[in-house]
Amino acid sequence: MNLIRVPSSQLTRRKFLQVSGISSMGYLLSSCGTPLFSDVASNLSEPLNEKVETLIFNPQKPVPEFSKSDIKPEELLVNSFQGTPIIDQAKFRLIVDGDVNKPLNLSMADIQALPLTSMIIRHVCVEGWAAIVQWGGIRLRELIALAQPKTNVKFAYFKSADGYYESWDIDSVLHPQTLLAYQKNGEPLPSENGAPLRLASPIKLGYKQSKWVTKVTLISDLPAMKGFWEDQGYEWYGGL
Ligand SMILES: Nc1nc2c(c(=O)[nH]1)N[C@H]1C(S)=C(S)[C@@H](COP(=O)(O)O)O[C@H]1N2
Ligand SMILES: [Mo]
Repeated sequence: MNLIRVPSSQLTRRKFLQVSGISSMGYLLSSCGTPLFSDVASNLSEPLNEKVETLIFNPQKPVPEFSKSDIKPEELLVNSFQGTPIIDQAKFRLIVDGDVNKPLNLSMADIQALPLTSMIIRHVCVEGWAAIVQWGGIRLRELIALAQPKTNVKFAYFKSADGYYESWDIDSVLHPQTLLAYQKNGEPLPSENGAPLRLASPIKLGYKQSKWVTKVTLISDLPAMKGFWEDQGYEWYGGL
């Protein structure tokens, strides 16, 4: 494992393929090293979606981050439409499915074996508050690359354990600072903030950032139900 140490944001597609030896999947495999993924590299018959591939190999520009001293832990208010669902983290599975060649079904141990990314960003709720928070977790783009999205994927649909649901455009999903977070301010993510896994991204408003995510489905068309708050009139894109 850990065959290469070059930050993926500095890798061009050519270099990426060179160092990985096999393919993009080879890189991802070498960086996680879990036996779970060991058969993925041998199954590369279908090419990646060209748009998705471009986004994976040429990451969008990162949003500037804050420093540790900017974090004010008490400013992040808990905002849940119907309380905190009870989740047994030991039994928890994250599903990645839809238009993918390799659907994933992962435990928290599988997820925590993937590279940890940490960022300090501002969370903005449209109800009139904001907070600077440090989130730690996995980049959604690395997870999605493992699932091998098919040609035609344009959106991701997120289901949560409390019945919340959301959909995002694929560019925002594959942004290098869009994480599935399992840490807040350097500590394990508290239940009320979405443990074991929540979305965290500096490019979307608070209501786009689903807590208690259980399923990520890659799709080519948006369903009628686009998001919990969007279906009550909030704007769908929800960009910052
Ligand atoms: N599953 C789920 N995710 C959710 C919500 C929710 O009610 N359920 N509320 C959203 C809103 S409006 C905001 S501002 C943030 C709040 O995150 P926090 O409670 O960790 O501060 O979660 C978002 N994600
Ligand atoms: Mo919010």
